[in-house]
Amino acid sequence: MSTFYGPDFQALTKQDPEIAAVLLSELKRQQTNLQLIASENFTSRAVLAAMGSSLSNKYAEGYPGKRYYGGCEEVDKAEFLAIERAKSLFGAEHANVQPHSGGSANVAVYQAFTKPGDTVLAMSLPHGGHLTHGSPVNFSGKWFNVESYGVRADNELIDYDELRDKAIAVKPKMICSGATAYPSLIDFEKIRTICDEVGAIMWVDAAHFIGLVAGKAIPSPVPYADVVSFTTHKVLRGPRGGMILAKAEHAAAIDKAVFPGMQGGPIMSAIAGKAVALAECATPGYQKYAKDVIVNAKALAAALESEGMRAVSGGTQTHLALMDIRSTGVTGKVADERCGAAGIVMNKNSIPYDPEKPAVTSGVRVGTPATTTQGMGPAEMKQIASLIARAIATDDGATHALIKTEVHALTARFPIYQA
Ligand code: DSN
Repeated sequence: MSTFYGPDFQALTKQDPEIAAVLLSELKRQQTNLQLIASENFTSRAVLAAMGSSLSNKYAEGYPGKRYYGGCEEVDKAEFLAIERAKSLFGAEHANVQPHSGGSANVAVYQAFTKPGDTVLAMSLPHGGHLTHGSPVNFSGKWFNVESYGVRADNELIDYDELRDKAIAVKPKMICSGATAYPSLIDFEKIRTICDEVGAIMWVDAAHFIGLVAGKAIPSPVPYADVVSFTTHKVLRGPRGGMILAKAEHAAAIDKAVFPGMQGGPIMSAIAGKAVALAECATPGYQKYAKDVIVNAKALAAALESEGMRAVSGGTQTHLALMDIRSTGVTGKVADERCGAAGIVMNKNSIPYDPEKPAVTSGVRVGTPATTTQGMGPAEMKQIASLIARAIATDDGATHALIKTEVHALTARFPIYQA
């Protein structure tokens, strides 16, 4: 049995061996496979300790010093630290650390600045946007009139001319930038100018890249945006959860939208985990990590191009690469399945102007947050690209099993969560 889990795990094993077994096998899955999902990472043990702590037992509706229940004096300290660390790390005027997730942070942003039926302008989903940026099956698309902008067909970069023309035409209350599968940097200064021109709130959903901002590896949207929402578990390497930064003038609206507008009691153990992660982000070690994530993403994209695939928008400036894999003769769905069989975990992803349906796709998205945390570098990225290319090229189970042994040998050299 792994000695990674502490004494409480022995009690769990006795009480509920079925769930204990799941925890162990998931740990093993993470340790032995290649984790290339661009939105996943391995948190520190300190973050995990905060998540699995006594703070999980406490209800704390309200905000530090203004709670609805008694007994909040200790959890108040954790939330206060998380807020102060977030403001200091990002140079933000206001921080709300309570959202349970990125999606719920976004619900609060809509609630703070818009009313149902209002027009919002956001990046189109097939070009890399997010479910909460106006998908017809999401609250955002059902309750708001979400217009979209996309990327140019020639260079697959955000079409700022289209964005401006659309903004002038539809006069949105709010313009959202940020995406889940956009490998390039976003020109926040340009978007601020457009927002000012049309009188729109500038909202940046920074979930994917905020960790790179925290590590000072890419420019920050914070000086430009009215509001920045994000998750804390991607490159940022914190606990699963959400957060919102805002200009001081929007502080009351954001806080009211989060509680009581959108959720009840905050998850205080997650807030403690956020505080721990934010302190980690302020270290030189994390700043090196953030830069290495990009170095590795560039190396992985280049190596996959050498294997015959095409990097959308010509490469990457962030933690992820979106690969057009039509040259391989298989769809994103098939590539995802074949890599999965070989112990390489990534996801199929639509590419801009994709002829395939979203459930099939012509692309895959690969990210380097997790492998970089493991300590892998450009040489390993080259090896990973070769493993991916070999896995995609065949439907032969025996070959996939062979590649899996090579994946296990590679991950064994970069162990995570050892005793
Ligand atoms: N599921 C996240 C991602 O993988 O990008 C977005 O919410």
